Amino acid sequence: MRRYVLVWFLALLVVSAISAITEKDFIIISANPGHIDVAYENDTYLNVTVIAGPATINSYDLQVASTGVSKKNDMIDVGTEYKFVVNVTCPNTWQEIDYINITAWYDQGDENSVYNGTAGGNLNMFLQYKNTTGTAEYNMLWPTGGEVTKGTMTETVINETTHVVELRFTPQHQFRSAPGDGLWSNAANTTDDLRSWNFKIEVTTSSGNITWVKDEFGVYRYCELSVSSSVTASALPGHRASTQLGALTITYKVNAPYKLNVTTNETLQRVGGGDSISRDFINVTGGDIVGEDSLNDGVAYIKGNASSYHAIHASGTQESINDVQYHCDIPFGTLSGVYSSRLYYTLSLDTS
Ligand SMILES: [Ca+2]
Ligand SMILES: [Ca+2]
Ligand SMILES: [Ca+2]
Repeated sequence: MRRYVLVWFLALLVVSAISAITEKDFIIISANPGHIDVAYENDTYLNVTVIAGPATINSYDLQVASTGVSKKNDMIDVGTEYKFVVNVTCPNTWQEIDYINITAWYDQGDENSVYNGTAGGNLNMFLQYKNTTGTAEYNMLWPTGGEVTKGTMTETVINETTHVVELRFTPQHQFRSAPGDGLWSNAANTTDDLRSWNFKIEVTTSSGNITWVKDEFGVYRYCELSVSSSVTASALPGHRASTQLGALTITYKVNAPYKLNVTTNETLQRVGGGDSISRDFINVTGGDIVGEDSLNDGVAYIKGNASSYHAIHASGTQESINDVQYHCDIPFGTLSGVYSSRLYYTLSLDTS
């Protein structure tokens, strides 16, 4: 019985202690107060939580850097500067914006394709506006081999929550051509034109919210070719005259599958006249040629062949070949002297 009394006593102590904690203090003015006309309670709060909201991409575009002409769902040229223009609002404050990541990639005819930097610098690009340190910066994370040249950034403050960011870049001359599927669709925030460059603009806030849009653009084909020098060779009749290995360098730029071939006139004419050598006696080696390719059919393919194109170059800004040689098997009975014919090199792209 005494134990029960002790338990009850302890329980009462606990209850009164809790009520002393939870009840707010009040003062009894007097034991018999009469009118009480005003009462106060100032110890509770209204708490409003401002949620860190996701950014809104108000607008986006790809434009010619110098003119502002839109090239979204349109073709761009290599060797010309363009800019992504992104108008973003962060509902809290601009300082919440950590990154605006712009990735772009050649879609290979597949709208399910994604950015993949390992596929090569002429096939993927990653531009980034970074705002994590208090000072915004513009970085090009890919490519790294000069296939795209980074330009400058412009950031226009509209107000404390909205900025317009412009990131400039110049695709170099082997940046993958992308003809599109024949008719550009302008549907916003959609990738629906096959064989284009798809791009994604993704805005990340410091609270971890991500907002993104996607769209696309095309790239015109481009090729350029130069050969370093004329070449010479000499031999006796009945012998082979070969130009020196490394005597000429063929330099070119291509952004589509391609062929490179060479031909010459049907005969090499003797300077001063009196004789000629048929191109049937001329063979070409080097480049992709396996063994020798005779000019007796009027053409030698240094890259690609009659029925197929050489693949594009996933990386690099230009190509060069320095192992091409010409071999003339001089027939017996050929007059001594110099025989000359112009060489005609043709670099052609796959236009399909
Ligand atoms: Ca489209
Ligand atoms: Ca596409
Ligand atoms: Ca041939």
